[in-house]
Amino acid sequence: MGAARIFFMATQNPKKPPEPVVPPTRPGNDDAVVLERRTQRTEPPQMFQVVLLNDDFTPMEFVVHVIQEFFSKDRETATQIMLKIHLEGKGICGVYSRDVAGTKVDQVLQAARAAGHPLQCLSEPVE
Ligand code: TYC
Repeated sequence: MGAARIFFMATQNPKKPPEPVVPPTRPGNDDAVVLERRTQRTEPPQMFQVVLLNDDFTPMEFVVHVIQEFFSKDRETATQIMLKIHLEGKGICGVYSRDVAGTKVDQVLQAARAAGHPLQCLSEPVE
């Protein structure tokens, strides 16, 4: 008596493996990457110029000192700005963000009042 032999028989015909799923591509442009063009939307922040006004009482030397101290100008530049204000009625001492410009105005007015001078200072948006 020989050993029993077991045969396995396929019950279905072999199937082809499924086709890989390939994302659709543009004809003739197989590896192109399409980037969406976006318009830059953020505006630069509004800037403010700090202006000193002329008056008949504040000493020239005090104005030069204020421009040097609070607007970081050298003595020659500060003198030129002071003379422009004296001759033309007003002059720009610097351009800053809204908050910094407001602080400069406060500092100048505080120093002027402490010294007893009527010097006027304001900030306004740069066009
Ligand atoms: N006009 C002032 C004077 O003759 C000088 C001065 C200059 C005052 C600039 C204010 O913002 C000023 N003493």
